[in-house]
Amino acid sequence: MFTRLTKTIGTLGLVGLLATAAHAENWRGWNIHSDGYPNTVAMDKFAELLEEKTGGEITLQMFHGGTLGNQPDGIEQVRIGGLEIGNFNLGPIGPIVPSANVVSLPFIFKDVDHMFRVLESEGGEAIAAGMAEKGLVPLSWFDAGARSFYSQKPINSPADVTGLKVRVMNNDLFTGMISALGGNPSPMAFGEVYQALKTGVVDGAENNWPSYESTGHFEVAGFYSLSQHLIIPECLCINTGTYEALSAEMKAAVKDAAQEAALLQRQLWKEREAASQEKVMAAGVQFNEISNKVPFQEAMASVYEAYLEANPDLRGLVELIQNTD
Ligand code: GTR
Repeated sequence: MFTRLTKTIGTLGLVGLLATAAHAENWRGWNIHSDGYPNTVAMDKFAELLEEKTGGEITLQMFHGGTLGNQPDGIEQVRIGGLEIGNFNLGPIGPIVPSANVVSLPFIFKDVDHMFRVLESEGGEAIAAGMAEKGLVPLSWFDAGARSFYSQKPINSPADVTGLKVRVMNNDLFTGMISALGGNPSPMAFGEVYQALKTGVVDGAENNWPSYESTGHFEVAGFYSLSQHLIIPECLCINTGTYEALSAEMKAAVKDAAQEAALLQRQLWKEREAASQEKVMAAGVQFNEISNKVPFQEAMASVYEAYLEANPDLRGLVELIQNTD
C-alpha cells in the first residue's frame, strides 16, 4: 500500500512537472500597422526574443493590421487583460491617463531626441507610473517621428487651416488643437481615414511620413506641410496584472526583450522615414517647409490652458519637459 502510494505520488509529481512545463503562457498582441512597417517588424522580433529569453515559458501571437479592432478598443483590451500586449501611440492613451497626455500637447518637444531624453528622465517615470495605474505598463518606447498636416492644398499658416475638416486621433487635445487653428476637427479611427479623404468627408489629416505613405493617404491628399506639431512616442505595453504576476526573473526577461525590440524599431524607423518621404515625393507629393511656425505655436495657448485647468497638478511635469534640454 505504502509503496503503491509512493509510486502514485511519484507519478503525480511527474505529471505535475510536465503540466508546469506545458503550462507556458500564450500571450496575444495588438498592432495596427501593416507588414514591413518598422513597428510590425519590431513586434515580431519582440515575440521571438520573448520566447528565447523566457526559455519558451512565454509565447506571443501578434495580430497586425488592426485585425483585433481599432486603437481605442485595443488599448481597452490590454487594460482589462483581454489581450496582454499592444504597441500603442500615446495619443489615444492620453484621455485615460492625464500624465501620459502631456506628450500630446502640440509643440511640447523640440525634436525626437528631446522626447527620448524626457522619457528617460523622471518625466518618463511619472508618465509610466500613471499608465501602470490604469492597466498599461510601458516596457519600452518606440519612435513615431513628428506629425505634420496633409491635405489637398499646402498649409503655411493657421489661416490655411480655417474651415478645413481635419481628421485627428481620439483625444480632446487634438480636437482643441484644430479648433484653435480655426478648422473643424473630426476624430476618426485610423483605418477609416483613406476613404474619408477620398470621398471628401475630411479635407485633411496629420501624421508622420511612414504612416502617410503606408496607408496610401498620399494618393488622396497630395500636399504635405511640415508643421511637425506633434511628436508623440509609442509604447510597447503590457497589461499591468499580467506583468505583476511574473517572477522577478521573468519580468527582467520580458523587459529585456522589449528594450531590444525598441532599439530595432528606432533604427528601422529612421530608415523608413527617409524611404517613405522619397516614395511619396516620387509619386508626385508636393511638400512644403513652413517658414514660420510661431503663429501655429501661439495658437496653442488655449490647448495648454485647458489641459492645465483640468490637471493643475501636472503643471510641474509640463514645466519639467519645457526645461529639459
Ligand atoms: C500612426 C500611429 C498609429 C496610429 C495612427 C493614427 O502614426 O503609429 O498607432 O495612432 O498614427 O493616426 O491613428
